[in-house]
Amino acid sequence: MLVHDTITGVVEAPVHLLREHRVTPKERMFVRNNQVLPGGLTLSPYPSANWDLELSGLVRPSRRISFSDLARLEQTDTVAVLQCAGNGRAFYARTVMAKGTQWRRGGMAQVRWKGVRLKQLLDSLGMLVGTDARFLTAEGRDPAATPDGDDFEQSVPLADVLETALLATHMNGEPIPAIHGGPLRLVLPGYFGSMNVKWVSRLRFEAHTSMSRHHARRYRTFRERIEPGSQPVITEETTNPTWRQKIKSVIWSPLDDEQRLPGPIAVGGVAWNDGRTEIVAVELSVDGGISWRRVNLEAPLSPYGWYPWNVTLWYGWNRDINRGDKIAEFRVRAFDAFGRSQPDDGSVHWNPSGYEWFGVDSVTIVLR
Ligand SMILES: Nc1nc2c(c(=O)[nH]1)N[C@H]1C(S)=C(S)[C@@H](COP(=O)(O)O)O[C@H]1N2
Ligand SMILES: [Mo]
Repeated sequence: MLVHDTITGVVEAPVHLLREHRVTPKERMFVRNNQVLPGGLTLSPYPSANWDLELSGLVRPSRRISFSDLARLEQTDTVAVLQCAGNGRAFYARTVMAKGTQWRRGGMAQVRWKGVRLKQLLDSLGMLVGTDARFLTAEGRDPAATPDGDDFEQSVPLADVLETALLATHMNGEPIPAIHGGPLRLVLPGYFGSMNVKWVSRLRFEAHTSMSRHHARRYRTFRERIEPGSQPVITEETTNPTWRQKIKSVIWSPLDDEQRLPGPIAVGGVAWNDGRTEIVAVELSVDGGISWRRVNLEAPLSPYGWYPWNVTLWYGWNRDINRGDKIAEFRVRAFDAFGRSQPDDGSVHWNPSGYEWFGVDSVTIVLR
């Protein structure tokens, strides 16, 4: 694994480890902590005995539910892609390097979660949500990095997540490892990782979004395109929170800089979006984006999961890649049923923090 920060815990999975599994095992799953929860930097479970969840704000009655009571409610399984909003940030450096961890492709994982649906939780507790409650804000129990720092909390549109959000207690069939938010995590299928609050201790139902710096000042992209390298002021009107994941595809094989002898080349990877509609096509170009061919697409494990794709190319005289070339560049792009796709040059969405990279992916291999 690639360790970006040993103190808070920021770890990336290199592609050659990530691509070996359909569901990412915890040992190969990226980690992104903004600050440290004492006792939280381990793949072992976190004690759940004294954990409870508070539900407050525009709900009646507000109340607390213990971890053990939560575990007795009806459980649901969901497979979803968990991806840091900063995944792919390194590729913005083609124009101007963006601030933050230079994630390439490994700030993501496909995970199987189990827990109680938010709607199910509210219904079984007989709680009523006020009509003015437009946002759900989740608070993590991890303390702020500095004494005067803000707590980690994030807000999402309530109506959009009410049916899909999970108060998750299990990841890949075991109690959630402490480092991934155990014992209790808010899982929002289709949303960026940053919104999937770990060590969740309180859910607030409110008419407005969180004023915490992590929500109001960080984890945002600009609505209008901005000049790479510029730093416009972040306001609620000019920016959007990093909410739903953008449609994206990546090449997992071959790897960058790999050397190839004449013969078949197995090309493959995954594509996904926010789960609102299907991925309908993935296309590959071997001529720098002039012509594109469709590749084979496999069904995902869930609408919020990865769609594996693959194609076999031939490298030889007068084949897909011609003998005599020195290098080959492969590019990939995905399309979904809403007609959404990826920009040829992902840098058109440049932003100072380098969030939400979803440009056409490319790798360059060396031909022998
Ligand atoms: N409480 C809390 N939740 C958090 C964070 C955090 O620092 N504190 N980091 C967020 C970010 S930015 C990401 S990308 C994901 C990472 O999840 P993982 O470490 O399980 O891979 O957790 C999110 N939830
Ligand atoms: Mo993140």
